[in-house]
Amino acid sequence: MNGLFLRLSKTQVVLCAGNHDYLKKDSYYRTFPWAKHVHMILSNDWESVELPEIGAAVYGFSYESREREDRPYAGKKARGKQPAEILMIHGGDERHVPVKKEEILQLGYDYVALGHIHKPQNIVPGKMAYCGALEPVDKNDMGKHGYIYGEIKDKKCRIKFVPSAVREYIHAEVLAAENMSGSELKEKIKKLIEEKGIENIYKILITGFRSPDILFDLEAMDVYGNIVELLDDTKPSFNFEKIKIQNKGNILGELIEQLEGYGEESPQYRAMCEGVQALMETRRD
Ligand SMILES: [Mn+2]
Repeated sequence: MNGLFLRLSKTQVVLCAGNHDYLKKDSYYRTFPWAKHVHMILSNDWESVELPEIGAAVYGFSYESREREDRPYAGKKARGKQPAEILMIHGGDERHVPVKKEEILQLGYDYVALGHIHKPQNIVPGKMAYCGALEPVDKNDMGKHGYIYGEIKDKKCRIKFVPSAVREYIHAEVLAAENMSGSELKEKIKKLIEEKGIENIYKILITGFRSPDILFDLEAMDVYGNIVELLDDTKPSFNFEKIKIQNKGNILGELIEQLEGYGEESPQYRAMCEGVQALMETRRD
C-alpha cells in the first residue's frame, strides 16, 4: 500500500484503522514507516493531522478493538486552525461508532468523510458522505463503486462521486421460453453479459417455462467465467389438460384433477408440477 502511495506526487494521505484492521498491541501499523506524505492516525481518541502547506487539518481516530459503541467525535469541535477542516469517521452502525448527523453538523467541520459501509451514499449533501468501497467486495455489493472528489474553498464544500471500480456485480434475470434449447438459453445469457459488460460479475436467475423434457446444463452456461451464481427457477411447461384427459382414472390424471385451478405461485401448483414430472419420468409406456 505504501508503495502505491509513493506514486502520488501532489497528494497528502490521511488514514485510520477501522474495525477489520483495528490496532492490536503488536499491530504493524504502530511501527510502520509510511512515506512522508502519508499520515496515519494511531490514536484511539479524536486527534488531528495538520497540513499547513495545503491549508487543511484532518481529524479522526482509529479502532483498538473489533467493535466500539462510543462516539470519539462527541463534543470535539473543529479547532479552526486551518482554512479547511475535515472529520474522518469509520463507522455508522450501533456497534461501530454510531453516526449522529445532527450532532456532527454542530461541530463545525467543512466536510465529514465516512467509511465502513460499502455502498456509496450521501448523508448530508455537500457535507457528509460515504465513499463506499473502491471496488465491490461481495456479490451483493451491487451498483457503482468509486471515490468522492471534493473541493473546499472559502468554507464551501463541493463533492461529487466518481465511479472508478474496474468491475461491478450485477444481478440479472433471464427469461426462458417454452421451446428454448439449452444452447439457445446459453446464447441468451451470453448476449446479456456482452451487453452489460464482460468485465462485470453476474448473479443470474433463469425464470419462465422450459420444455418438460429439458434439464438445463448450468455448468455449460458460464461462457466468460464471470457468473458466480446461476439459478434455474424455470417451470416445466406441461399441457396439464391434455395429460389429464390421457390419464383419466390413473394416479397421474387424479393428481392433476386434485391440484389444478390454483395460481402459479401457490404450493398446490408447485406440487402439481413436481408430481406430474416425477410420474412422467418414472412411468412405463
Ligand atoms: Mn468497517
